[in-house]
Amino acid sequence: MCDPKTMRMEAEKRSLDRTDQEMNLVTIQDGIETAWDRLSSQQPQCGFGQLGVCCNNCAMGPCRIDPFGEKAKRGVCGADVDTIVARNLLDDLCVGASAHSDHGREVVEVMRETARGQAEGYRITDGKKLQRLAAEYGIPVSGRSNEAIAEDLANGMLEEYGCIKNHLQLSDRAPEPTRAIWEKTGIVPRGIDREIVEAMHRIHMGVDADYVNILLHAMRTALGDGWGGSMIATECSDILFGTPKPLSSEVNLGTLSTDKVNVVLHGHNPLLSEMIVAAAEDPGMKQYAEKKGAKGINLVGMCCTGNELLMRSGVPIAGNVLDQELAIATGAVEAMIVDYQCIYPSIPATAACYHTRVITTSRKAKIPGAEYMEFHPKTALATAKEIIKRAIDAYPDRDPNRVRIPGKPMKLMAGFSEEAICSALGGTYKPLIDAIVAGSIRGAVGVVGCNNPKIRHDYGHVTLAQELIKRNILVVETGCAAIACGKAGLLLPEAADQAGEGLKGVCNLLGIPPVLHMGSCVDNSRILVMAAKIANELGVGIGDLPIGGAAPEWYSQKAISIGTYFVASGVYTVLGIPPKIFGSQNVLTLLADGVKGITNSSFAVEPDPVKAADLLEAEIERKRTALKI
Ligand code: SF4
Ligand code: MSK
Repeated sequence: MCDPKTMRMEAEKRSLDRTDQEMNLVTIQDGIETAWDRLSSQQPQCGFGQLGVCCNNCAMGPCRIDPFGEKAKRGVCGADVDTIVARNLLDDLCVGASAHSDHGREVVEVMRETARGQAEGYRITDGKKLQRLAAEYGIPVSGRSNEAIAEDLANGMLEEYGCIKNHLQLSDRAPEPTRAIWEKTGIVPRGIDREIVEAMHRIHMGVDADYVNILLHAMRTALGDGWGGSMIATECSDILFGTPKPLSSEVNLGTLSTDKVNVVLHGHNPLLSEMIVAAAEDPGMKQYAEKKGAKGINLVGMCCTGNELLMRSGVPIAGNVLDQELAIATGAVEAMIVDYQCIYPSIPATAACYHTRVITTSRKAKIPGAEYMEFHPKTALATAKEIIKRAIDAYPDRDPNRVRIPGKPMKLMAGFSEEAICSALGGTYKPLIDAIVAGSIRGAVGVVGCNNPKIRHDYGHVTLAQELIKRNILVVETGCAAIACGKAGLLLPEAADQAGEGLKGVCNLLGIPPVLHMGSCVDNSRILVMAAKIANELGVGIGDLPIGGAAPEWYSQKAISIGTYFVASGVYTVLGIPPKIFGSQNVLTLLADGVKGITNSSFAVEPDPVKAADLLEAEIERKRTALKI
């Protein structure tokens, strides 16, 4: 590809955002390999894998079912295609649920160490939330210090992982009709780890062969994530670092600085990145940066660690998951600090083309070619300072002739925690419910999830959000979806001009955007809490509400877990990328249709975001009709 016009067309085909297009062009021109190139080199991808019909669970295999011919209809053990497809799906879901929940566990552990005075630099920031949570867990608060309460709460939450009482405390937040469905169906989550371990047991050869039974357990495992591990991650992060409130900031690759030390914080967990923010504020660090010739330190986020920092501290965010290589290719990044999840193993190779240091920090997530600096809560601040120092040390190696920072940042508004939304409405959901009943707002959709190079970068998120707001449907977002819409200007109050008249009126009245940024991937739990509170006010289940969910560009197993706990909680969910289940008609029918009879919700697959909006709108109208509104 050496013709400049062809290269530009390819760059524009890859990404929607102008700054991303510019950097795609640079990587194409300079021959810097990215996820788009690797996707291309993987073509054609395995058709059996895409259908979910191959099984590598035991040493009699690998086996694969021929979905079209008559010959191989069962694996060596006798598993049929329904069993294999359902088991594979549960396997993927477990990976996603584990990722969220293990992240949650680390936050609770740090909360406990903070309470015991053993975590350097951390403190209880939201005492009110701590007390509210303690009340839910039946922990006495009167006359006790925040630290004493936090230690008891942390112990209560850690117990949820193994859970000997067979009931997750936070699942009581779901409305009674929703919980009744879970009880009746036998999918009440009993313990966060327990459901995952049982799932692993079930997919062993010769255990669960009934696809319906396997998929019901998938729902139970996912509920343990949404109403358990993820919710714990969100709540404890709020207690430690503060519950987000609306704030302004900036987004896209233009947030990188030409004359400061750029540090990109990438991954998911706020534990380390919050300490990096604190360390970067140290005047000594700034002086050190100046000594090395820089004008200061510029911290920017990426992916969900970025979302955590953006939501609470307004730290600008450079981009979403497909931006990680593009950010390095600006030639302006001194260090990319990562914790875990969604970090391409290739980034040290990209960084090697520049002066960029990739620093891994978690024992769980080492990457060959990266520098490793182990992070411990006991020494968090000192480690954070050392990391910043390493970034500053890289600054003199920056080659100014290779720095290409594309365009200016886009402004955005973020920080819409559930509490912040409720407070923007005047402390109650009544105004929102009234607007929904009156029809000025038809309903709400949670647009969540990743980027996937199979879909033009950000196109699915942005187009779907634009289509929905046009139809007077409020959009709430998390994860890379929110970052995509931020880049497109949809997280600004002015974006209400693109909304239908009803939604526009409500947004203008409240001074809020029509697309609300609710946080990181684990913060999908905020969407569950908001739905539960609205359902409780109406005296119905979540499955009765005129709401929906969508993951237009998902790639991660975490998105499978999120989509499944949405559906199991009653939220109709449209996926833009087909999950690997199309090899089994029975599994497909159950998830797209059969499950409706249980939770009044289901999955749909629709890669075209305009058609996805049609599906979501139709579902919202179906629910409105049933509610007689
Ligand atoms: Fe093959 Fe059955 Fe083993 Fe899977 S579990 S690899 S289908 S023999
Ligand atoms: S970071 S899980 S790519 S949303 Fe949460 Fe983005 Fe998906 Fe990772």
